[in-house]
Amino acid sequence: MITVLGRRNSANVQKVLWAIGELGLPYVRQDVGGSFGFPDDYPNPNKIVPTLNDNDLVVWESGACVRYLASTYGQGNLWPDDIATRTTADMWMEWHRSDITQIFFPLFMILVRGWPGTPQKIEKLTQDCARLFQQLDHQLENKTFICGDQLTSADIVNGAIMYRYMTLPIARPELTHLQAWYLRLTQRPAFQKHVMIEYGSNPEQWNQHEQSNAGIQ
Ligand SMILES: N[C@@H](CCC(=O)N[C@@H](CS)C(=O)NCC(=O)O)C(=O)O
Repeated sequence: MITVLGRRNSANVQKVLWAIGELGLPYVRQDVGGSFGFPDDYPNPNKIVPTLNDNDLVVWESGACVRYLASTYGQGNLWPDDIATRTTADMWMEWHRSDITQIFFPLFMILVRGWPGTPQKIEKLTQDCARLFQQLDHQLENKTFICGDQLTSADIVNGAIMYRYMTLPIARPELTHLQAWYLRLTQRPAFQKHVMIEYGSNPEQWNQHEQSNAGIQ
């Protein structure tokens, strides 16, 4: 049985849950992190979420968890058989971690979680996000998903932050292909269940939503 340790309102936990949902795997989720704290025997030395346990194999780092799930349970599905497609997916997973996360995470933390940030800083991060998402928009031209016709792990990690990007009160450029892709993701039941989760607009609302999601699988 797969156990996911992590609060439901963490975007990194959402990547793992969404992958599990797409693969139709049974799982149990436990509330860990944020206002729930960490148990003494938490098996991730970084004391962050998510952590996955599959029959005593412990995996942490959301990208590694998604790769593990896709390669173990999603051969020919989230984990494409074709090496070129799989490598393209991997490339966009790395891009997510090294480029977009570095910009989007602080923007979200300032706008919703109460991190300090000036209007100039918000403007700069918003513009940097727009510039990076233009790259993804270009990749999505004439494609249903990031690597083509098939939903892959690249869609999972990048798509998991799209609900937030698309609903934050910020200026977004007209990104036709990205918007069409996002709309397609919003039609998927596993995306609706695990990613489209309200987050509020300030730390108090954030905490309320965190608690109201307690115990939900
Ligand atoms: N690189 C890590 C980042 C994980 C991370 O930053 N997790 C955040 C939540 S999204 C966290 O654990 N924050 C502390 C907490 O929830 O107590 C990953 O991708 O798994």
